[in-house]
Amino acid sequence: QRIVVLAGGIGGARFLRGLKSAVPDADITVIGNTGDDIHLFGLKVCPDLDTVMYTLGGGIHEEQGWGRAGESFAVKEELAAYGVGPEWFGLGDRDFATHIVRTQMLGAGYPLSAVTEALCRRWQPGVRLLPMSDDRVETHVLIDDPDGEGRKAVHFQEYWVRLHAATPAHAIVPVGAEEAKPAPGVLEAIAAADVILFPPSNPVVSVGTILAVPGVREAVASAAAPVVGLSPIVGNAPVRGMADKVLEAVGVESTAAAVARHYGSGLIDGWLVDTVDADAVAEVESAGIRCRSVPLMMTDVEATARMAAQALALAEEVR
Ligand code: GDP
Ligand code: FO1
Ligand code: CA
Repeated sequence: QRIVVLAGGIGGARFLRGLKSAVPDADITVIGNTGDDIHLFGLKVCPDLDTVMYTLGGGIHEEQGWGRAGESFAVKEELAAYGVGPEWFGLGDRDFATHIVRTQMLGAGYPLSAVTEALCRRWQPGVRLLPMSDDRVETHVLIDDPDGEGRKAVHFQEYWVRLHAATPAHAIVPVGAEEAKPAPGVLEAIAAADVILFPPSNPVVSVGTILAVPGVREAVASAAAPVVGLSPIVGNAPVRGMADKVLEAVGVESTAAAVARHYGSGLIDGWLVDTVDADAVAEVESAGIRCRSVPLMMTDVEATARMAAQALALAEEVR
């Protein structure tokens, strides 16, 4: 069974761990969001690709959900002693090595897809991890200018990590997306898939950014495979993160039903909402999307595997 998953960071990675446990023999291709990528200290950091790679490869800081387990911060402290920032982004020593290898390979001319494959040779995530694009795409967030009248755009990481998404987001702009091409293998994997899943990843800055790469949304919409998503919104709020803030920026309510309608019946065939959102089932179905309510909290791998199995069962129903 060939399964394609469009994944962000923590929500995508934790779901994938459950999916692998539910269907150990499946051939899983992950199309990873690179809109969160940022250049720091001359290095290219790919938070969502790394979160998937470390989570599935056993290197993740479990409680935090991102970064390496057993991390130390000597390099960050030394940089700070030189007055070299940004000090608001926490890069650990072990994680730094990943970014050094990645940047070195990119500098030698390898595309990000080849670099990701090389990094995965160490981590053996058990899935084929493809960046959505080899081209640079950077999500920016339009906010009120704190030192002036107008508005200004900040990098998504600055909005989330430095500003804690505490100021309203007026627009989300995936800079470079329009000119980006899907990475090699992305469109082919979508076309050849038996099932396409949207994990409970951020619908705007994770799945939305992947869909913004020209050709990807069209490929998913026209794929022969059923497309099933799982809601990242439970009880009218994100389980964690800032999905409510970025959904507001695109004019979508933070409800499980509104996110399903935002994707639309032209894109998704099935949608899972949490049992606390059982009332949303009728609304989603009236929008032409098959919907079920099941427990959607990824408390452990077993619970997450049950979610993945429910998503695959719904895919069979709508096939
Ligand atoms: P990020 O890149 O690290 O922000 O991760 P993703 O975009 O892949 O996923 C973020 C989304 O995961 C957030 O909107 C959360 O609400 C959602 N999420 C996290 N944990 C859970 C969970 O246990 N259940 C559900 N349904 N959603 C979750
Ligand atoms: N998230 C934070 O909230 N603070 C950090 O300092 C931080 C550093 C960081 C370093 C490497 C990495 O791969 C991820 C990191 N994250 C950090 C997580 C990341 O910014 C976010 O979880 C996602 O990009 C949000 O979608
Ligand atoms: Ca992310």
